[in-house]
Amino acid sequence: MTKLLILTVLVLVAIAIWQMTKIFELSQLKADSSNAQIANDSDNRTNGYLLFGFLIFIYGITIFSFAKYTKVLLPEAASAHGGEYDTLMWISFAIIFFVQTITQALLHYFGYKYRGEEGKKALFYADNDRLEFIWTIIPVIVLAGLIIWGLYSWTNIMDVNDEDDPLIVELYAQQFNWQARYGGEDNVLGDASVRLIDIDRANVLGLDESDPNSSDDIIVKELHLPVGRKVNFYMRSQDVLHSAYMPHFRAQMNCVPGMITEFSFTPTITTEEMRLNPDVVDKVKRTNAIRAEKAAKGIPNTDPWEFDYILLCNKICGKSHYNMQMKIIVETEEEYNKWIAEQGTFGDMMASAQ
Ligand SMILES: [Cu+2]
Repeated sequence: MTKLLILTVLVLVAIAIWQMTKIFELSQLKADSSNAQIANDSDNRTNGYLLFGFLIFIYGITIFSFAKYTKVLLPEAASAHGGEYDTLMWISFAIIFFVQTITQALLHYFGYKYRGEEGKKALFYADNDRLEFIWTIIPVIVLAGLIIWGLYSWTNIMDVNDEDDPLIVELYAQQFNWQARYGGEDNVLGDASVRLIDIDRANVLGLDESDPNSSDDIIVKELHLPVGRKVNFYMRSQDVLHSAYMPHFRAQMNCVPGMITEFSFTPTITTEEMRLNPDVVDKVKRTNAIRAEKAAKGIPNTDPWEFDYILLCNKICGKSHYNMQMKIIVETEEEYNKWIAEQGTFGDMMASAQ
C-alpha cells in the first residue's frame, strides 16, 4: 500500500513538472517575437550532419555485431539437407545486407543533400513510369527467386518416404520431457494412443499391447542415431503443443496432441567428429572459461561442458519448458547396433510389470 502511495505521489510530481515546463515554454514564446519555431539553414545543416552520424552508427553496429556475434551461430550442419538450408539462409542474408547497405546510404545522403534551405523550393515531380517499373520489377524478380528456391528446398526436405530403408523413430513429447521409441527388430512402430497410457504398469507412451508390432519397440531417454542412415521421425505430444528442435541438424517440427507429425533427415557427422570441429572446439573453450570463472566463485552446476547434439523443445509449453531436452548421439553403425542391443524392449518391460 505504501509503495502504491509513493508511486502515485511520484507520478503526480512528474505531471506537475511537465505542466510547469509547458507554461514556461509558452511564456518564452510570447517574449521572443522572432520565429524560433521555424528551422533555419543552420538547424537544417545540423540535422543533415546528424543523419550522417546515424548512418555511421548503423553501419558501425552492423560490423560490430558481425565481428562479435558470428561465433555464437550454429556450427556446420550435421545432416544431409542442412547444407542446402544454410546456403538458402546465407544467400538471403547477403541480399538483405547488400540492399540495406546501399539504400540506407542513399536515404541518408539525399536527406542531407535536399535539406531545407532559405528560398529553396521543392520540385514538383508527379511520377515516372519507367522508374516505378524498375524499382518494382527488381524486388519482384529477387523475391520470386528466393520464394521459389525456398519452396523447392522445403518440398525436398519435407519429403518423408520409406526409400533407402530409413530408421523409424518416434519422438514423444510431454510436459516436460522427451522420450524416443524405436521400431525394434521389425523397424515398425506399434500402435499407440494416449488413451492406452497405464502409469501403474509403466506403459507411459500408451502402446497398444495387442499390436504385435509393439512388443519389440524400444523406449529410451537418449536418442542414438547411426551416421549416414536416413531417420524418419514421427512426433506425438501427450498434452500441449511442443516442437522438436534439433538445431545442429537444421530440423524442427511441431508436436501436436491428437496427431502424428513427421520429419526426416540423414545425420552425416558423428558426435565424436563434431567435437573436433574448430567452431565447436572454440565454443566449448569459451563456455568452459565462463564455467571455470563461476566455479571459482562457488556457483553450483559449473562442471566443464562437453559438446553433444541436442533435441530441444521450441514451443513455450509451460514453466519447465526451458529444461525440456534430450541428448542425441550420432555414432557409427557398429556402435549404434551395440547400444540398441543393450536396450530392453517394451514386451520385456510389460512382462516384468505383470
Ligand atoms: Cu515442450
